[in-house]
Amino acid sequence: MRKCLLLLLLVTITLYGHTENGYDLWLRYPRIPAGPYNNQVQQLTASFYLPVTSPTLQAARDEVQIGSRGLTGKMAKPASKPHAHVPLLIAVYSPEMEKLTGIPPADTTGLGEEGYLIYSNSAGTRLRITARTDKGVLYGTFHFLRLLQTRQSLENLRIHSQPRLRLRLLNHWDNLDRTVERGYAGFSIWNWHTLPSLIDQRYIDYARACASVGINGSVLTNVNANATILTPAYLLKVKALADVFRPFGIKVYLTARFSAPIESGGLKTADPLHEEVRQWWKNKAKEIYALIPDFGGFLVKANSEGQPGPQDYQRTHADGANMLGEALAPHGGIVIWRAFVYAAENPVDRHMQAYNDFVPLDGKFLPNVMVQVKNGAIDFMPREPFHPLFGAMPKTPLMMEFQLTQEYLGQSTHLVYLAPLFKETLESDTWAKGKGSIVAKVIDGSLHSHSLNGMAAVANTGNDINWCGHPFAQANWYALGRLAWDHSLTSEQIADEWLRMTFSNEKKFINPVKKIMLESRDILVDYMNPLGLHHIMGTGHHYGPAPWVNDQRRPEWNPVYYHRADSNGLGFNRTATGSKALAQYSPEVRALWEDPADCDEKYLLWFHHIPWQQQLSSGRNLWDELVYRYYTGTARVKTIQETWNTVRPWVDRERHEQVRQLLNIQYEEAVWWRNACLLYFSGFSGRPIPGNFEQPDKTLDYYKSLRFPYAPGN
Ligand code: GCW
Repeated sequence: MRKCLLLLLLVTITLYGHTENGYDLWLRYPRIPAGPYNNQVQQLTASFYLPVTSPTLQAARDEVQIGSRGLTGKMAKPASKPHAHVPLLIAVYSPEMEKLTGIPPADTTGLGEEGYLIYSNSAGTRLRITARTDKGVLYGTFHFLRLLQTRQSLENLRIHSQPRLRLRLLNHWDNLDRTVERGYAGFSIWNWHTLPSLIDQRYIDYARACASVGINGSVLTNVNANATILTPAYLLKVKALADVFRPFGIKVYLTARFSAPIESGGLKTADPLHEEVRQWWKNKAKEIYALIPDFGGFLVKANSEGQPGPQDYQRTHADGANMLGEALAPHGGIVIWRAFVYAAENPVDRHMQAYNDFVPLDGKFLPNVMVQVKNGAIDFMPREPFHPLFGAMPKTPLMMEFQLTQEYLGQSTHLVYLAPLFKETLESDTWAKGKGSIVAKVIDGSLHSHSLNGMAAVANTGNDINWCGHPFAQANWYALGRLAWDHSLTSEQIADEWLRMTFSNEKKFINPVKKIMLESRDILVDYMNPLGLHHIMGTGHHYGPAPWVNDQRRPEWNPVYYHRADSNGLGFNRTATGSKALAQYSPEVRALWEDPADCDEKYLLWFHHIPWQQQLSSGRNLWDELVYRYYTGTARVKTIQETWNTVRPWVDRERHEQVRQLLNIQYEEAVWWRNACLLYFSGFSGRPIPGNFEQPDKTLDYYKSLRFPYAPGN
């Protein structure tokens, strides 16, 4: 019986190829087919010298062994002594090493704490990885393994790489009960209950994956914070994770609930100017650093969506942030204070509230405080213009906040590659210091000379076997790390690398699938939020379309607040005749978007209320263009499905099938978005969906009646 099963398994594997479940992410290290490249890699990894003097170097050595075993079938053998003929040498740079191994004089200046050099001889038979620090060596090792996995030439290499951003973080919105706010890939990967005694292999693999793309910090807990994480028992659990992550160059950070001194400290107030409160935080910081000497710091959401904060005591965000900054400073920690604030009592356009609150505070934050700004002013929409705070707070280091978990982009059932979205923001010109003052330069500190700088993204990981739910959602985690390391990489380069490592090096696979990835975000925008529409999704869970919702307690929780459809037209007038939000941008930016006649159409309804009959650049009027976009977006999902079917020969059965089924869901949901939105807006435009388009088979009432009481992540 056993034998039969084994045989069946073997047959299945031979018939369908190696079965995969996605757990290995882009660190699969599949066998390089026999041939010259395989021979070269075998020779290069036959023996390697990597002196292990720290857990970080141990991690590098382990990875070389895991990688070589997978790629060549033979595990690289560590050499006991360094010598000039060792094919692969991986070590922190030292003059002695240079002498012993014949490393040509290397310029390690400018490499900083995390950079590395990779170089090889012209035959590619000797390769050296060196850095100023152990961390640099580890990053270099991952880069080397990436070269092998993506089949790059190993000859005559001269790679000099160092991160453009200092802090490259994931923000986990993970709760202590293991639910994940806006998580669509299962429960939290942190099992708080069994920590600190049980170290799940997942923690280690998470750290490997992060380090392989240069992510160097992990905020473990939800910004809607729970003060329990700061209690002694939980800090021991945090310490256990910090110990796992440290060798991989990853620091842990926690979210600090502003009212923790009351909730967990028994104080009567959390007023940041109250001496007892300040002391409480200082003691807490001391307690944390005694356990975790390299603790990164606190991420704080305050006075936003019901979270406590300094304004509860008539203090400013700066008062609150500086109190924490003062507590962390003696230990080298930092405060990341979020700018995502808006208040129900405030009738001002939500788009403007963060700017109004924060710009007056520029220059008032302590040097170890950063302000973390979402890419756009509303909330991780499928497409948003860049946040007006970028460029507007020259004296404050601003950290980027992107979102990997696709809260508003199909959650984990839609294939959407986010690098183009990230790049669109990063390359937007703020004009803060004239032309070329792009957002990337604001956040890398080069525009306003800040040495504290960084990029964070809300993580999309969970305990699903493949980590992210959708196999292609892994690409977004990957892209975030790569862009935080080097924001000048193109979306295409990143997709190419990721596809090669995650699926296959076969051109017939890569080219069409890369195309899908690169187009996917625009396609989603068309079937969900074309022409600058935004925030018209289902209330609460944010799943599916619900532009009709108008009964929420807070005005800006209602989709009708954002689209403003009426019999005259559609869109939110944010110009001088409307909410005036445009005035928060530099005059040059304003000029780009102010006039509806030449405003970039991707932001048209974001900034303007446009009459239904107005003619757009296509020659179609607004209503017809809207119809056209919704239908085209949906039709293009069909094209993605067709392409995916053609690449079946190059993908393992398991993941091919999973993506195929997910694409079916994506198509159905695109149709749902299209039909629901067009039927609803048609009630305002007074025009039907033209007869040449396939007509919705359900009524608007049907779409309105749908309920999703258990939609995930809510
Ligand atoms: O996007 C919204 C989400 C909230 C989230 C909030 C934030 C963590 O719907 O779930 O809360 O943004 O970023 O603080």
